[in-house]
Amino acid sequence: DTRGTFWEPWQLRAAFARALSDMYGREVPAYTTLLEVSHDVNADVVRARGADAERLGSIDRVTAERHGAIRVGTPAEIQQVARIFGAMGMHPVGFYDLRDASSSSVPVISTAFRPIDRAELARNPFRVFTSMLVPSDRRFFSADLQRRLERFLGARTLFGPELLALADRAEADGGLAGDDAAAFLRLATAAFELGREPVDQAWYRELEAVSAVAADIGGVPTTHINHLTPRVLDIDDLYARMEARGITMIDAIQGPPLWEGPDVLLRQTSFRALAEPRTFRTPDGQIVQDALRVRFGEVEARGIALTREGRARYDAAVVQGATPEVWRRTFPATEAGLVEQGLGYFTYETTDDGAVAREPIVYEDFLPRSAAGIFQSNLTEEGSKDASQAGEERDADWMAGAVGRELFDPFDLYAAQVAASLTSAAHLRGVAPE
Ligand code: OOG
Ligand code: NI
Repeated sequence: DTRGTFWEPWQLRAAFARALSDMYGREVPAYTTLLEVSHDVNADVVRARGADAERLGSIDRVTAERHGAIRVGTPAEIQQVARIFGAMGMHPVGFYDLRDASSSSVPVISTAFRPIDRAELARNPFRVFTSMLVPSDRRFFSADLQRRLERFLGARTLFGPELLALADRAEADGGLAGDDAAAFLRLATAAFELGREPVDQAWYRELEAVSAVAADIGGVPTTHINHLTPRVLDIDDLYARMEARGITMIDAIQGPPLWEGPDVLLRQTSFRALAEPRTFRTPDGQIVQDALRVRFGEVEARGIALTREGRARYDAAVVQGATPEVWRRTFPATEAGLVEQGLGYFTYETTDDGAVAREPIVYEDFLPRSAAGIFQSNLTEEGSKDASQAGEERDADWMAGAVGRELFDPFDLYAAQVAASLTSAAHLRGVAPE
């Protein structure tokens, strides 16, 4: 019985991630299969590689680790999302513009809510990739459609007043008492369940003709978790095991290739969006059943965080094709090489015998190209886009204004972690930091 206890933000975050996972498993049974296979893969990797398997996070952290993806329509909605995640110690980090990421593009801009302190990440690293529609982008929406979209979005309520009041209290007080924590978790989880009310068919289909993502966001009166992604230690093995179970995966693993050198950034793959039954209201008022393919099952493997220099190399390499040959030309084959060339982030810890041990920092963020690929590979409708129109300017400052909070830069966060470790290692050894 936890009613009497006070829940700190990280405890709310861990409990929310669990509740969301249980809910999503009920809604999308293939997700449960994905979790089972992920557990098996991780257990095998730990058995085979021992301590080395935990270099980028303890097995407890990795087993509990998830990222979610949600999509909202307006600045007012993303501000409310920020209050709910703020209660759980999750802050907006990074800016992603998916409108012109390579050939695949979707009419959204995004950030990720996640813990930013090292200790908080170690307790529970739950993160949520959060996208917001850009109805004013003329490449996708006419002035008339923009007006109707904004009217529809402005009239809906995604998060009720009780949930938001509890979120604000948690943030102000640094947590919630037992009963309030239970109510907060229940309401927050319910806010991301798939809506059951009938969908206006004509409106949904009109938006879908422009972009399936626009329809998923602006065609329905509620929001929902789009996917919930577990982390695996061997994504190639996972891919093979899922296919062996008869689950069709997208064509490729996105991100860096499998090669003999250090894993960097993020590799992701997913099973195709499944047809889920939804209720529609037709133009003549009839209620009919149909199916929508929107939600999918993604899985990821995480590697070492790259510096700006390392990231620039990554971006250049991806253009040439993420093959082992390209990787061997682009990246050093060892962690020491990444350090020497200033490509990766590492911390420095003083060990019991007074030596200094170097540890890689795991990448906690996302890759817009891979994100757009995941979006796109799961869409059945191509959508239509008028490339002759100019896109609306959006950047990190604009996003910070929309969210109404400081937007953290991922590179700054990693660099601060390195600096803090150097200071404490130097302090322990009684020497000045470099
Ligand atoms: C988000 C896609 C981005 C990832 O892992 O890169 C993402 C979405 O489909 O809403 O989740
Ligand atoms: Ni994802």
